[in-house]
Amino acid sequence: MTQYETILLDRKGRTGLITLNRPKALNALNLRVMEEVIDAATTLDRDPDVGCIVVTGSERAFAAGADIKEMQPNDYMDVYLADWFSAWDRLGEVRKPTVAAVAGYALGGGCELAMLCDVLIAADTAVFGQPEIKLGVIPGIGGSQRLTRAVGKAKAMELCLTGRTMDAAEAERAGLVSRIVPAADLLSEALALAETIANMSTPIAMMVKESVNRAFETTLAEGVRFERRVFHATFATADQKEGMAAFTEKRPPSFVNR
Ligand code: CO8
Repeated sequence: MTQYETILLDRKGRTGLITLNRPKALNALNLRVMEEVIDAATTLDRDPDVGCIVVTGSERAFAAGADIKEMQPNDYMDVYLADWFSAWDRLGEVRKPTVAAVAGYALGGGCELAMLCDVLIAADTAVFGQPEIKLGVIPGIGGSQRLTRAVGKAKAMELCLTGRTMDAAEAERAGLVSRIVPAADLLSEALALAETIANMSTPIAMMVKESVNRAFETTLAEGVRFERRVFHATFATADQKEGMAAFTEKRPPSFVNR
């Protein structure tokens, strides 16, 4: 797939930029958006000249959720047999670091898409929530799990049970977003952050991502053991030799991504 209808794909330095682009539907995530985001993310993940991926939306909406009009006519067998939304898991399997840059609405599937990314930065206009209950459904792209891990049980329960939204300040206090920036600066800040990550050794950044993510999948003892094995493995890389040589020689490192 090279011709996208619902997203824009761009490259800035070593950063891949995916912009959701269904303005009339506030970037509602229909199946086409899902396929295109995953296709673009997979392409960028395989590109040796890309070290980090940014996913963003518009000023008004990161994404206002799964496409309610597309979902409405379906019955249980339709969504069960098509295994609706399971393909989004592939975004979580991208090996390079991903940054969600969120302005405006990040509701339902939009909040879940942001949470599928590794770092979440928010404009001061961002609004997060899981309002599915108001539609007679529940989160379907991991919201009940990832929001709970991000903000804890009490707040996740309240948000999912009432559909109440939270603003950027509450989301930052709760630990959902790493920082808030003025809306006008969101993209430049996200790209600067991504470029910082992309200019580290990419294989080492991938190992960091894998290790941090392991914290959500295993016990502390297993996670620490996993981290130590990966730490040992970094000593097999050219970039560990370069990084430590550069430090002792008091010069910036020149990583070769090997
Ligand atoms: N789906 C489809 N279209 C949407 C969506 C959406 N999620 N959100 C907005 N739109 C459309 C509107 O219908 C409208 O289109 P039109 O002009 O043709 O009527 C256009 O975008 C602009 O929206 P509004 O006029 O409503 O704009 P407002 O500024 O008045 O309101 C809101 C903005 C508050 C964001 C409002 O649009 C809204 O509440 N949207 C829906 C939010 C929502 O409920 N999201 C959750 C959806 S469910 C989900 O994501 C996960 C479901 C998991 C199910 C699992 C099944 C397997």
